[in-house]
Amino acid sequence: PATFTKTFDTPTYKGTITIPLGLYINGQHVDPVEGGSIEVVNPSTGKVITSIAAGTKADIDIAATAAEKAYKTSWGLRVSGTERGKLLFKLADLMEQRIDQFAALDALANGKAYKTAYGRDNTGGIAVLRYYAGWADKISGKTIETNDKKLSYTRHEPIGVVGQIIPWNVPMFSLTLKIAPALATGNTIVLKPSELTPLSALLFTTLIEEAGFPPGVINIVNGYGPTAGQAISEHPIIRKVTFTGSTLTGRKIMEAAAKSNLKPVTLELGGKSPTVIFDDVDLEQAVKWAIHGIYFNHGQNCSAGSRIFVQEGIYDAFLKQFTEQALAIKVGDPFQEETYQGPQVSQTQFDRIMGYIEAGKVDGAKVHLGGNRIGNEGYFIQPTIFTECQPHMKIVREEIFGPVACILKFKTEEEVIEQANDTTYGLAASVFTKDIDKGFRVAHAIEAGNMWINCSNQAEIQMPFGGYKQSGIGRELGEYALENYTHVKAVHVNLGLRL
Ligand code: TXE
Repeated sequence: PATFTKTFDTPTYKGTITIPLGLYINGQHVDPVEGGSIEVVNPSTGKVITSIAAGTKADIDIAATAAEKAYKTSWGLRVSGTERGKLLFKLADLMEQRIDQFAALDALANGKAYKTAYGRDNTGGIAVLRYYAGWADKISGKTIETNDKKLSYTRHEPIGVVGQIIPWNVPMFSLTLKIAPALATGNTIVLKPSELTPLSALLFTTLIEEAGFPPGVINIVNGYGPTAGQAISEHPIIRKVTFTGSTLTGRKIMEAAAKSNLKPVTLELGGKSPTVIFDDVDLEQAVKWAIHGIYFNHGQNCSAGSRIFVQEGIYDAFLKQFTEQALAIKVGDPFQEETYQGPQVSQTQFDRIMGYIEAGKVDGAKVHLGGNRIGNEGYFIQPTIFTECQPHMKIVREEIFGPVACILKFKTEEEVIEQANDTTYGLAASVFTKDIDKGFRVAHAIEAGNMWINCSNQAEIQMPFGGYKQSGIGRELGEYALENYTHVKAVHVNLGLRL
């Protein structure tokens, strides 16, 4: 299969990167059976960067079969936890040696600032590999006392072949947080990156063999969702599927899983997270965190604090400072030193966000700041603030996944808890107050899987991450993620019971 080479000469990254374009199956780069391809577009310009191979059901079949063979012959519990950990540590070292290349490819195809791709996504991804490398030799069950004539214990065994489908908003962080716990616990993998941001995953495929993973343990198959993604969800050999993406697609994956072999699913889906600002806050800090909460990663963040509830006493002062800071956000070329916000990832996402901005206006909310496209090339959108928002409005109810903040005024704690919970989602929430009792009270009352007191958008690799309600099923990261990839076997040993 072909390769692609690109030379960068930018203020933040200079260098030449070569990546393979084929599918990575059974330790080799191969052409897809049906010969399909995907054009990868640079969201800063709207122009095609390159075409990569697109797999379909036929390729997922080959990959799943290779993964099953690897599971039975060269991975699983055949390989000690110590050895599995060693390979993961090696993979992390190799990724670290090329972190600038990973960051450059993510900045190119996703449009995020190079510095964010480097300092957060990829630095975080390497840390995730090491975190689970450390777990690999610490996976164990329990001995459970039952009676004197029995030895009863549990084993945490790998599931087998697992399917993983990831999105485009944090490409390498998503990839590593999916593969690391699965490998640490002894599973083999068929992973599909997003068709929008496949380049860094292709670079990653060049490290797998060098790290020492046997062929077939990690298969990375690019392709579109309804073809390759669907094939993963319904594949009979694949015994588990984990997915991060939209709630709509999550539903389809769960349905396909149920209709095929009833494989268990872990889903990390959308959100409409509330940020609650009480009168008694440190205003300067609350504004900064609220800005970070919604505008980080151009609002393309499942846990974005997109509904900002501000108590009436501080509302005007908050809005003034929030507006000043939103105005000061540097939007531009991802490879410039100062850039905080690049383009949205695709034409589709751009159109969707602009559609929401129009819907907000039609519903009677007020565009307090922004609301327009920037320039006439690429998918850049002004940091936008809506005021005079009402709970029933589309922009308040649905995930926009762009740089659009909805600000709502509230009077009492009871009222804001009710409004914060008035959503089908439940991924994350922030509360800002100096009153410690109130902080904990509100944090415990809000129905969300992640709760931040006096901060926002925090994900620590040691802490579980996941949603309530329609934001998902299961938890990723931390020790909790190991449960996604292990079966519990209860073993009863007779030490003298006689029939
Ligand atoms: O997501 P999709 P899209 C939300 C966000 C965004 C919206 C749409 O609101 O505006 O989703 O984004 C694969 N079977 N999030 O369309 O479709 C697809 O190829 C199996 C939240 O990009 O969910 C890609 O690899 N797989 C979010 C992945 O699913 C399928 C991150 C995500 O794409 C499939 C991204 C199918 N039928 C978007 N259809 C988060 N939780 O962080 C698509 N895919």
